[in-house]
Amino acid sequence: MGLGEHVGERILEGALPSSLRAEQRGEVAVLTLARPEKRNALNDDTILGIEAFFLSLPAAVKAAVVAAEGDNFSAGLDLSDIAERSTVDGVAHSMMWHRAFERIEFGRVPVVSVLKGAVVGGGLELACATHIRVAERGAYYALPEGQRGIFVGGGASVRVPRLIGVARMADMMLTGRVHDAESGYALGLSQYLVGPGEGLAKALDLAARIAANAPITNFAVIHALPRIAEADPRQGFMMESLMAAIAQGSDDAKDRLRAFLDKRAKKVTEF
Ligand code: 1HE
Repeated sequence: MGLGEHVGERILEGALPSSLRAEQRGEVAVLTLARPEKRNALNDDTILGIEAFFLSLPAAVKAAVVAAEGDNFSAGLDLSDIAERSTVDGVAHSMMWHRAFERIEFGRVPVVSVLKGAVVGGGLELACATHIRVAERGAYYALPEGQRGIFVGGGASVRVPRLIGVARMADMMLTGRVHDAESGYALGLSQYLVGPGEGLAKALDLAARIAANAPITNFAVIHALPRIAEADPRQGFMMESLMAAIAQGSDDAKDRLRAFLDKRAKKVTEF
């Protein structure tokens, strides 16, 4: 088996729909979208399964990866689900997506996603709820909601403008513009760009690095950083000082700082 293939121990079997598969590799849990015949379109069971996965991560897990089977990350909302939905059901449906994706963005562990092929509509919304996006060349991004007569409902209007700005998101929705992997990388839709088929190995490597951080640092980056970044600067500086002091006071920080001073810790190097 190659590095990128799944060799972990299956977890949460029975708790997830057939469109999802979960496994654990040491301190990293991998959730795989497993409905490639429908381009990993996201139906209600899948969204609820994603929520269940992030709510039930084993205690030993310190980072997670969201990957996909087949050639595409996800074609977004399962369009066969939406046709008969009433307006009030539509609100509840969108709020269900928000709740599930909050479990990712503000969950217990940092999450890395592996993007390839279609990263479209709700698929892009899912990707944007993860903290690190690794895109393979060949990935492409679109928000075809405009063409389908609907609007984004899985958090894109909040998360996508933070990455690329309102004007670029408006362009994608109004004109159907598609960004390729290179353009998406340049805009900030992904933080990494790798060759075809290399995404999972890269994501697992990044997740292992993340898992090796002090838990208090990972907590601060997921929960404090986004709040500080959006706060009034005066509140933000105060929150930063408090968070810094909490992290610095931990035994973990003391051990790690001592290790550096004793020349037992790694120096900063490129990777
Ligand atoms: C689907 C879906 C889907 C594929 N829901 N079934 N998303 C979209 O508007 C994107 C719609 N999908 C596509 O444009 C294309 O499928 C792709 C460009 C992603 C891939 O094309 P291709 O040629 O590889 O596959 P295909 O032949 O189009 O699709 C294969 C099968 O997947 C086919 O089913 P089959 O039974 O005929 O084999 C398709 O019907 C099915 N399929 N995409 C349902 N999305 C919270 S709000 C979020 C709002 C949105 O996400 S809107 C954007 C929806």
